Amino acid sequence: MRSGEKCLVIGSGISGVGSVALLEHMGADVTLYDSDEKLTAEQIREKLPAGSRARCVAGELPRETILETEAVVLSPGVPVDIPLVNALREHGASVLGEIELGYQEEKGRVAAITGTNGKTTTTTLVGRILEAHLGKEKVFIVGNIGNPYTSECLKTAPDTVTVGEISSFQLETIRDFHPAVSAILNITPDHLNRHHTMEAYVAAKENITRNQTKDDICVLNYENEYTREFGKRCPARAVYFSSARELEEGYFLRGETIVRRMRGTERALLDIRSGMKLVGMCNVENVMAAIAVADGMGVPTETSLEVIREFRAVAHRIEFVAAKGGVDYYDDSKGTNPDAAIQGIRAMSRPTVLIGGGYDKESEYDEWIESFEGRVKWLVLIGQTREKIAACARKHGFDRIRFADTYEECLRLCTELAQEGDAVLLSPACASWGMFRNYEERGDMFKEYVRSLS
Ligand code: UMA
Repeated sequence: MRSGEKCLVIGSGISGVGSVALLEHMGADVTLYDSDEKLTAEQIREKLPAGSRARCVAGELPRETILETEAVVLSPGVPVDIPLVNALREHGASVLGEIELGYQEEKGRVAAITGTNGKTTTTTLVGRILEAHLGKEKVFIVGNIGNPYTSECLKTAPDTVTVGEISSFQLETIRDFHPAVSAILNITPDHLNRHHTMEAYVAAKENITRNQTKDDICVLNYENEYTREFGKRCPARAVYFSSARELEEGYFLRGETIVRRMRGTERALLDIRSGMKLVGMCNVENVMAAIAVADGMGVPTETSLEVIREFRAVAHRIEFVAAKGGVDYYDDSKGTNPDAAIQGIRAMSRPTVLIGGGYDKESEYDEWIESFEGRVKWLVLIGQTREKIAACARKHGFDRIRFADTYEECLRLCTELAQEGDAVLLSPACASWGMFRNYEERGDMFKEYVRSLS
């Protein structure tokens, strides 16, 4: 970024605030804009650190700002094809995303993880492994996990490592971003309202390897049709993992043991019952991917295995909250798409009262409903998608459905419906947007409610 360059940051969430601070550090002339008409310029300014000289604009962006803008930084939540972004592009502004901006200041090595599901667990695990190897101060865990890259990148050095959880939204707007090791954990339909087609969504995910070469590594899931195929044309060296078959080369499950087979040498790495605290096959895959990424980053295998042995579930991912009145409560607020929610329901061993519904990402719910397989006792629906989910459930012969108008009503209803020996699972198969700030807030409110029960 040139000193004095006129930069526009769109979105005043955490990515926008991080971007403004970094751009000002680079000497740019910055405007922070948010299209939310409920916000005022003063409210946007309050989000910025004291001393920021950025102009703040809410609602509509003046035409002269569009004309004078030389570079635009998009927050992940800003679609790349809205009229405003198109207009800026037409007037010659370069468009980049927050991750790309952060990468411009990266001085160390990068490991980047994407995928429809499992990103947060795998990224956290890889981050902890690298911290154990290099020391906490030499590792930065950034991205979709909730920590903007732009807030950390100035602290990087040649001997540090950045571990990024990178969403498809963020991958649409990279240019030079170049991880030494990348991973695409799986790809199943999600965010189709934003990407419009499955092809575009897959292309965004594959973009994580865009600047990689055969000197780099891309870790891929052999049991996902998209990632398996991608390995054949991936610009990086593809390293596969599989939870369903033995691979000639890669990481795989043999019985209950994770095995690594590389260049003809085989090593049994860990027993999934005694060697890890995480549960569920999705987590076996996450663990295999994490070991593969850590191996690619040069971490001794023993260090990885020690961290995995002690690592517990990340918050809001099939997280046990409490047992109240003989009912087990689980927070899987991170089940924000049908595929993630299928993992949630499969992890239940008791009759389950399931909370579903939320923001409409134009997902299909058939496979999720089919995965109920007698486990779901009641489905309590909230949010924008509740009618669509109810119609889909009835089509599959499931009609034990209740609607709730508010989240409070929904939680009360679940407690009434659940009997001793049951489970209540918040795993909505939908994003939280519209009713909550994010999935964390939705999960935290659930946990608070559960803990308040006598
Ligand atoms: N906005 C505009 N114009 C638009 C759209 C949004 O001005 O056209 C404004 C909104 O009014 C709002 C701001 O942009 O004020 C929000 O920006 P944002 O949605 O990019 O949110 P951030 O707070 O910057 O958080 C983003 C990610 N959010 C999204 O991708 C939607 C966070 O991922 C991420 O943790 C954070 O950057 C740091 O990298 C969250 C997420 O839901 C967890 N991700 C999706 C997911 O996991 O499914 C992809």
